[in-house]
Amino acid sequence: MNVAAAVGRVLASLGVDTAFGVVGSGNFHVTNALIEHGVRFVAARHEGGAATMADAYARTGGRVGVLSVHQGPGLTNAMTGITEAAKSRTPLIVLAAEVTEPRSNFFVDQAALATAVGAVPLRITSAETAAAQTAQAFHLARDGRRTVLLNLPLEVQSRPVPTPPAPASFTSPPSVPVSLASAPPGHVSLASVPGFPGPSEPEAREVARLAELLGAARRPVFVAGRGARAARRELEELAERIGALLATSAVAKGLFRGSPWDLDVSGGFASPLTAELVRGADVIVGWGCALNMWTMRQGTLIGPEAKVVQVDLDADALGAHRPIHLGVVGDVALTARSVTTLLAGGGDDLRPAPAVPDSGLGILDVRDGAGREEPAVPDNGLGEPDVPDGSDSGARGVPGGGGYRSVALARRIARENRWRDVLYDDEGGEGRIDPRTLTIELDDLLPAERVVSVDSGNFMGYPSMFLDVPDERGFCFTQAFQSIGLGLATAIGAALAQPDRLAVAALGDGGALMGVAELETVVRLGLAMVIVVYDDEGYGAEVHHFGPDGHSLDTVTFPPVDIAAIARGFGCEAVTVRDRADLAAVAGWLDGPRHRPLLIHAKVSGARGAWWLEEAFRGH
Ligand SMILES: Cc1ncc(C[n+]2csc(CCOP(=O)(O)OP(=O)(O)O)c2C)c(N)n1
Ligand SMILES: [Mg+2]
Repeated sequence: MNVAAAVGRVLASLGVDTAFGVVGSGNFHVTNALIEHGVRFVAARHEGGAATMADAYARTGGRVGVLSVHQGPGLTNAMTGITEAAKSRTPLIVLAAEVTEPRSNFFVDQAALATAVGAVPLRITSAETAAAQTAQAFHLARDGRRTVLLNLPLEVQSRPVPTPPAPASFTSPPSVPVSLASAPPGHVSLASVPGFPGPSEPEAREVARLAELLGAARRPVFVAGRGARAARRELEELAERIGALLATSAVAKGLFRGSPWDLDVSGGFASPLTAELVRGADVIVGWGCALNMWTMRQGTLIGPEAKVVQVDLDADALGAHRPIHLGVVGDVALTARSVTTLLAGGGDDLRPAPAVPDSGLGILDVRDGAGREEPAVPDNGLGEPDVPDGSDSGARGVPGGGGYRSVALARRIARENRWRDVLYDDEGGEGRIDPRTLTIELDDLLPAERVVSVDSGNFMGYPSMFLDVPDERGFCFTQAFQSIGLGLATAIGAALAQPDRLAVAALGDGGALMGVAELETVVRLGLAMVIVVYDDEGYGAEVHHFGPDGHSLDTVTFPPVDIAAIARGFGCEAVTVRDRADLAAVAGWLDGPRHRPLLIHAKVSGARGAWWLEEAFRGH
């Protein structure tokens, strides 16, 4: 067995089940070794696509992603996707062949490339250390939540491995630390990798301060981010105790689906009601959430008196985007559970008495979203509040009423919080469909068990806001680098991770054409996916950015392209949609047998820029 084979075998034995890539001579052997040991290999048509597929597969499947690329251009082609993964702290291993001879055409300083984009460079340095270094890369990716570039020098790959590694010996992290042999001196050390392998239990003192703050909160709002995606139960238990409302950042969309207190996404995509309620909070806790310009709308969602808290594994994340009153270093689930326990034990001391305590006569204190006292109404004694249509009522009958919660508010959330419940003037006509109308219709047509992936651009809010998702694994948002062109590959990775769900890719015409090569991958893999292209014949984001100032838009507008015909050329079914009636074809495809993917080429109206885009423009 040589080094390349040993690397593949070790990764397979560690539980890697799928790898993505484009094969060249340098990564041929390691890829074959993966396949030989039972790993499914997904051949992409561009390394940029392969990187993002692996990223999305890891995110939505909860696994370590693996990407395999050729030396030099194989890696540089993948760099945008690798950057997105690194910024998102996706556990991803990039197996890259490497030439170390500078006169080679393929030579590029691969470790420097990784370092430049926030990935961790490692290198297999000898036959003797190959197995342990591979296990170390896996450990760093999984437990340190890092995107790791594992360089495989060609001259090392072919060396014989003295003792072929036994799979069982790699089921746990190596006990002997392996140095990051290839990292430029001083660049990376294990100790500097946040959250790895440090403790994630929060300090008792910080838990107590958070409990005190939350115990006194009257209108608490939780904003859960990427670091909270595995902590729904713990956050809901704590929220229930203190009467908090539940919002997420875009990357955690869907986390609280089904809860009557789910506000959906906070930030640019927030509905008017969500924005109102977050602004009305007296305590905002970002759980594993950066509380960045997007999630907090440049801070405008934070009320002047609101106390802001962040809980994060990574101490560097605390206060990185805005001033905070309290920062807690710790795992989200562990921290939430500790605070709940503390409040349960000493909760009575920590919580102030309600302004109007339950009189025992069914008269309850009710506050509306802005914290004003509402007139109380009597309970009908049947466990259901007696509420005339449209009026507010007492909190009895609502699980966890209190804090920010009330029956009246639960009703408002149920009635008003979905974007589709917000009135708008349909701007479609003359052969163009309003993107809101299109997306609402699709929301009705497509099965609820879905995973939605969204590219970047002016259009991106429509699918993010108008397509519902069943849970946090139902939404994959590869936008940490704000690159266009990643949406289709994201949908492929998400589709493979969740084969039981309908994968939906939402793309602009610009992003669709940039990543179009992977349509062949969708067809070849037999993925019954829906690809929606919001076609405004241009880079709408730029058009709406520069148009109002009277600049020439020749560089950002394009002649019509028959994207439906292109899709058919790849082997997709396709339909061009100009109005509601054209969507009948979508219903037909959904009826089956769904042998081929469906591309919906929607000619969308786009006279005005989307409102969330204004946030983006302010950020540049
Ligand atoms: C790789 C990359 N290139 C350029 C940009 C700048 N950019 C942001 S949005 C956008 C236009 C995208 O066009 P399209 O996909 O058609 O979506 P639209 O804005 O028209 O809705 C461009 C070029 C970017 N974010 N990423
Ligand atoms: Mg466009």
